[in-house]
Amino acid sequence: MEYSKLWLDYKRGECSGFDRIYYNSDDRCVVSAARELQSAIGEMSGIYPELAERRELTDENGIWLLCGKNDGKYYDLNMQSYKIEEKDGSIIVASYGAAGVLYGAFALIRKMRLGETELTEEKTPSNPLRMLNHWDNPDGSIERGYSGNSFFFKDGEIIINERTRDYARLIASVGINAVVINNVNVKDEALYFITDRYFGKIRGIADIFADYGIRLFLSANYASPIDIGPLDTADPCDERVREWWRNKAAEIYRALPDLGGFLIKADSEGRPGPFTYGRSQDAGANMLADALEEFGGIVIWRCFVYNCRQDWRDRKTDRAQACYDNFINSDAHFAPNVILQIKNGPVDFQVREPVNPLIGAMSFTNQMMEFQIAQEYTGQQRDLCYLIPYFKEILDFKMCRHPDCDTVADYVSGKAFGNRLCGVCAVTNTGNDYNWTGHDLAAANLYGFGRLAFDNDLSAEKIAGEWIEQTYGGNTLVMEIVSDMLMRSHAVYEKYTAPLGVGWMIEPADHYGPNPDGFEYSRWGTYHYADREGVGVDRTIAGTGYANQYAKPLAQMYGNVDSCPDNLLLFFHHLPYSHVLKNGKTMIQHIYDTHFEGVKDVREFIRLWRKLESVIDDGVYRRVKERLLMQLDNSVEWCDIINSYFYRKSGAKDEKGRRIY
Ligand code: GCV
Repeated sequence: MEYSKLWLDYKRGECSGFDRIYYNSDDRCVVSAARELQSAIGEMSGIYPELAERRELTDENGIWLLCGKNDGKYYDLNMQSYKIEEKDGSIIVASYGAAGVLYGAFALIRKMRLGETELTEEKTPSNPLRMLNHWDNPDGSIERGYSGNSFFFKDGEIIINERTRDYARLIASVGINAVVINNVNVKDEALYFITDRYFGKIRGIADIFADYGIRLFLSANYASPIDIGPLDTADPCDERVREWWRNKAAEIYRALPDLGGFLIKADSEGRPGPFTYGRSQDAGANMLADALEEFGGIVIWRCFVYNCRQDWRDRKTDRAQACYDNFINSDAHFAPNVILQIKNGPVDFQVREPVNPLIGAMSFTNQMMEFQIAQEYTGQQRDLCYLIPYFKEILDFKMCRHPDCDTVADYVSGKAFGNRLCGVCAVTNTGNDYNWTGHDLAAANLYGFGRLAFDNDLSAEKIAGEWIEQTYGGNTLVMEIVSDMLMRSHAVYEKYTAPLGVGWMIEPADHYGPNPDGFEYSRWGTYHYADREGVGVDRTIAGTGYANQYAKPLAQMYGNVDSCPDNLLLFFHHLPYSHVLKNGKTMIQHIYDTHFEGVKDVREFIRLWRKLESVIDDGVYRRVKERLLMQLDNSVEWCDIINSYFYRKSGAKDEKGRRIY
């Protein structure tokens, strides 16, 4: 096998046999559900159950897959909910919709493998949309990809093979229901994905996805009318442009009837957009939405819109403010089939950022949260960083905008304002490496994102435990050690990199490894302002004013040094090195201590991992050990450079007299 089965690697003995699986519908998802159960049970018990179609439930014993009307809208939560029941010696998996039956079947397989004796369960997904965004390019490269090349594209061609199906199986097993297959920076051949040059192959992928309840989306280039031609403008108010998109939509949907719609990066980092023509973001989004509406398509419009040509001398312009400022006055302006896709923080997927203040601030606009499991700024799948505890913290955070339905999860799931088109997505971390994710343990982020998106109530620890047991089996030592490492890893990464929420002390070229002033005098708007007195960005009213984008209680909390949480202190304040933190340490001492501690923690990870030699599969052991050794080098580099940097700026000695250069 050229690639790992990840958590779908069924092991003999994980369940006992069943003779029959009955199913009542020939819908492709129900058939997939039946086949998945058949092969899972077959591989685990050694006996492959027979599949039999029955229109009605009878008293024959077996596993029953029952699909109800299946006539709801695609993102209707009822169609995706399931119920598992044990009755008179049979197990019944039922749903109104075919996708729900598939999720129920995967849930049953998971329960069997985890040895759960209580099979009865009723689940409705927390989020209507649970999406993965690929930043894969047609030449096979992946922007911010750390696990090989694309398994969708190579040399301008689309690849369809067993891996395509196995990918669909993997992600459907954790409840993903939408995938954008190409990079938001739409360039080169990708410009033509919305032309008949590529329709055939894209349809091939969409069909495989459809077997697993997954909608395929495409990133489209906002300036397609020019770049594909023949127009000389992409102005959303120009009737020729509107007509171009209407015709294009009709052409696309004739060839790709199940296309979910478009993901659009506009007016950002050199990409064209409505601002190019002096038009608003909603004018641009609605023009596309209007073209797709007739076909049930949706437009996912990214809010990552900011000026990437800033002057570092100007301390008033603040990139963190851009997202909110560019969208907040457009509430109720967006068409019902537009979803705003909002990054979890206001800047860009740093290891620690406050929650994006736009979340929950627009009550008449569909919104979804954009996370990143590709570890662009969190160790690039060389360093271990299990992101689910952090995502969970974000989803549980209260925005203080609504009396009782106020968590980030409530807003992005659509619960707070009763929107239907909402949810979560993650920039994905997969590639064509044997293990899919570069670091074997980074697959926990892929698994975990899907599980958390499906069920916001799961704890990060429970998700980690499920993943470990299904991937590596239930050995107690493996369970304990891997879970401990995963659960601590985000905090450890945070310790040895940029301190106290200040971010951006990374190498500009590839975003890996330390370079404290790498972005300091650049155009990107990401500064920390360290000098000999102190460090941090004043985002209070006296500073850039960013803190005021939050509802009052949060604006006050962040705006005040005493109430601002320490882990975000330098995101919101410029403070002297002598500032005393809530833990009683001076800021400079805290920086020294956490950096030394971070390295110590990585050494501890290595010590723990060594205990798994000959306990865990050899290949896994070797690959992870290699990555941990790389992580150790990286953490030492970070520790020495950051500590020396601040020592040289501040002249403050380490109380513990450790070596700083
Ligand atoms: C796809 C960051 C990344 C870019 C990425 C961009 C985005 O700036 O470094 O590679 O582009 O975010 O989210 O669009």
